[in-house]
Amino acid sequence: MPPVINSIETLLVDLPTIRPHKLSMTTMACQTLVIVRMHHSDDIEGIGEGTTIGGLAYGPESPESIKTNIDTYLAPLLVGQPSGNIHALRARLNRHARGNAIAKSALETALLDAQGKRLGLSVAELLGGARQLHLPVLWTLASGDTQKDIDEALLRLEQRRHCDFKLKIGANSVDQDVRHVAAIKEALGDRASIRVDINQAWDEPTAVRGIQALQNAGIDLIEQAIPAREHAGLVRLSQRFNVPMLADEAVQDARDGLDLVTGGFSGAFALKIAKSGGLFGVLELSHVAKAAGIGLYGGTMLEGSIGTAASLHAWATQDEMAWGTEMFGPLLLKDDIVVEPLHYHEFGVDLPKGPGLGVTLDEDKLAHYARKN
Ligand code: MUC
Ligand code: MG
Repeated sequence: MPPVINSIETLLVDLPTIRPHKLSMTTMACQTLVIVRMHHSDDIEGIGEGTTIGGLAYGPESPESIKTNIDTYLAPLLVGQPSGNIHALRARLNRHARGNAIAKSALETALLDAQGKRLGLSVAELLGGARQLHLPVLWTLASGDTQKDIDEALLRLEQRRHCDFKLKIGANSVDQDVRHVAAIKEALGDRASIRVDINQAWDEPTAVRGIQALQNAGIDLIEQAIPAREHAGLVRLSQRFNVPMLADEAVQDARDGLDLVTGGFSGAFALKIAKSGGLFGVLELSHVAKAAGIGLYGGTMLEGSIGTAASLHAWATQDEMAWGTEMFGPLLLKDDIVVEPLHYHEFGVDLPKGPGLGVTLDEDKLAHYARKN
């Protein structure tokens, strides 16, 4: 008898951040992970994570909606189904439930983790094999204070933990933001690559003014300056400036990727398993990007160790990505819910060794941080 899915449990896990993390639309003091525990009839448990940023500040799914929609709509579509054919289960979810990419990503991760454990393979091996075992990892400077950000960057450089930095801007005036970014770039000089993420905060004329100044200051990459749905505007910005544009919220999946490249976009795509409904979806987007000569970047929704490990298994299947990754989520959190944390060193992180994701839940920590009602 092939194994079937017996039950799916979801937990909201609230973990404090090591410092306030200030983005254009919210400031985070805590991150909420939605953890999926999927039990199979062969006694294997697969784990997954679905995580967003700032409740509903980042996108249309909140931690609570992810949990409710899994419990009410998605889990019943999977329970009782054979465990092993993940493509068939993905098709079943997509046929009966629209959207909910983060919830679907959490479930797909748990299916892959279980299948890897069953077959004695890592998730990267299930996807065809790893091309990288140590991946570069950027750090986001978002304390909201220029001097604190400089001190933080100098420490990370000295620790050899990060040498690429992303600055979160867009909450203040353009002039104030440009002064902040230019001061950090000047303090770090050629020792670091400095990029900015505006998280959709500017309109196009503001973006033209801001990006010109950021380009003059020596910034390497401009992430999502204008609203996600303004694809034509993003194409115009990518054609206007030498500094490349990184599409993040604008490119959820392969369909968005195709729209952007056929519209004339050049630059880079931030891949996130949460945006594309899981690892298979995000790899579809990577294929579109590669065919179009668009650079890849391994993006995060500031997931904890489970979502980060899942993403790393997907990124590892790629040849070196042009813009590296930002898989630092676990480092922004004060504590972890896995037994052995991911290993960050030499400006990057090791791909966890399988089977499955290669991470194990710490039951005591999980019980401690899980939301009680
Ligand atoms: C985003 O939009 O890129 C990734 C890193 C970070 O600090 O925030 C996230 C979200
Ligand atoms: Mg972004």
